Amino acid sequence: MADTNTKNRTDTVLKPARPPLHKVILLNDDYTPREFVVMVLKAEFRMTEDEAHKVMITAHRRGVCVVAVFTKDVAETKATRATDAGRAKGYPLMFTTEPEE
Ligand code: TYC
Repeated sequence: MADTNTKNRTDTVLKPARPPLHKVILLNDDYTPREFVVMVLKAEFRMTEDEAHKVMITAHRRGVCVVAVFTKDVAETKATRATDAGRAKGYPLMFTTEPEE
């Protein structure tokens, strides 16, 4: 190691590529209670009451809101779990995913 030549290095050291990220998107509907949406956002996405309320009200007003970004597997798992939490109560609450541009 002591006589390793570190001068005049021309080889390129590549960092591992970052995995592509996917957005989890919350869709508005006319039936799911606001408080239930907030509860699911807090439970599944580890949001505070304030953060969850902002995301819920944005989806309510604009139709959709980006919740967070994750690797593909994590985004899909969280979107499915959150959607299933609504379905278990008979609500049409819907979370989708899409690749981040
Ligand atoms: N629009 C619903 C209501 O008025 C509340 C709601 C907000 C539902 C956001 C879904 O993603 C949503 N009860």
